[in-house]
Amino acid sequence: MPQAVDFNLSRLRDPALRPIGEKLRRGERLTEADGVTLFRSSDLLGVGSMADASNRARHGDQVTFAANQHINPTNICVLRKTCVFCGYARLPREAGAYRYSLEQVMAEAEQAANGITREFHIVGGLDMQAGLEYYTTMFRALKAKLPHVHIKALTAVEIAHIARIEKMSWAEVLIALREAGLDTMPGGGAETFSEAVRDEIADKKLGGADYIGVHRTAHTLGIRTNCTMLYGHVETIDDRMAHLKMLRDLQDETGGFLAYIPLAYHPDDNELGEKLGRKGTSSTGFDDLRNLAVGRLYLDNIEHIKSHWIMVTPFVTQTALHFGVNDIEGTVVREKIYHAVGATTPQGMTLPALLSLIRGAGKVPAERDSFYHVLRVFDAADDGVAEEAKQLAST
Ligand code: V47
Ligand code: SF4
Repeated sequence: MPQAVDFNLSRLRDPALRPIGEKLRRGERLTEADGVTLFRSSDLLGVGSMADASNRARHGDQVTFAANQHINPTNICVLRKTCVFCGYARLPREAGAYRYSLEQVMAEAEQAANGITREFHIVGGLDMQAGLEYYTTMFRALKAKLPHVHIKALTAVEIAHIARIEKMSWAEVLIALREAGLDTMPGGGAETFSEAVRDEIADKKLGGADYIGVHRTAHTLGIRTNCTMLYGHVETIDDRMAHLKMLRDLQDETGGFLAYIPLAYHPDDNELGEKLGRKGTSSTGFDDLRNLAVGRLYLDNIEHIKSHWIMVTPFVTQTALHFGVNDIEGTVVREKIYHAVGATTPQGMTLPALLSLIRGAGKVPAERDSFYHVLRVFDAADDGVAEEAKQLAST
């Protein structure tokens, strides 16, 4: 049961939101129909104020982030032709295709020797030449060199791909990866679960039920994961709510999700964007904020709602801190996936820039580990950040 939240109903301009505000005050769970109402309402401030009240009741003014580094070891992907929303993947012999050798991965990871980075976020394409051994060797080498860095790696889709090419079960793959150093899994690959949507945007990709199945297997093995939803393409509001319901149901069952991250579709340099005539028109700030707020209100059993500033811009992320968000994507270092499809945001953010983004919204920044334990709170007096910034600049 969600907790009862102190909320002033007079903040709601749209009368349709009132029964939802009352549920919030009573600590009652929202239904899918409530979710649809939240998505349909133009009273964004009303929706946001409920999400904000719910977020404050859990996290106060604290906003967390992790000092992380994204590594994308291969962009070669068997679904290159069928995930029409993706601009990152390549066929093996196509211009721009790459697969890192172990030495290249280690060279990229070298930046984490700065002692500041605490998490690698490792995802890539479904590459026939990148099977279980490719990743177990990589994770072992990373852990040997940088044992303090957490490995959050491989989406449910990649796990299922490895299982298929190795003729192993999902559980066997996950156990082998965990033995090699995998700590948690990111939430990518979910897109939107609706079959009609998948037929149109990701025809051959692992279906929604199997995405949930891989995460359930991971949770059962004690591997925590994140979850996502890709929005702003061809999905309907009902599709969004059906997707969120599947996430909430699994969380009721296992409690294994750490965070939910709604991902805004970018239409540049991909076939879908071309087909929809959407070049240069990303999701709107209005819809970005609404997706985050609905995530906070409907997914009452997922503690952390994360805004990915690379996708929705640092400006929207900063505003989102008043729309139910308590966590933001970290320092990242070198992002490739969205920069292949038109993201114009920086590829990484320095620690001082992250702190000032959070403080600029009147919030208190806190660095966390990958399990959301707070490591240090940056109160205004001292953050020791100038020194770290110098170190980072020199790495
Ligand atoms: O699954 C691909 C998305 C996802 C496009 O778990 C696109 O902490 C927008 O899941 N427009 C991968 N999105 C990234 C991801 C993620 C990111 C940050 C943090 C975490 C986490 C997970 O990127 C894919 C897909 O949904 N993507 N192409 C595109 N054109
Ligand atoms: Fe491959 Fe993932 Fe891109 Fe689909 S979204 S083509 S699975 S890299």
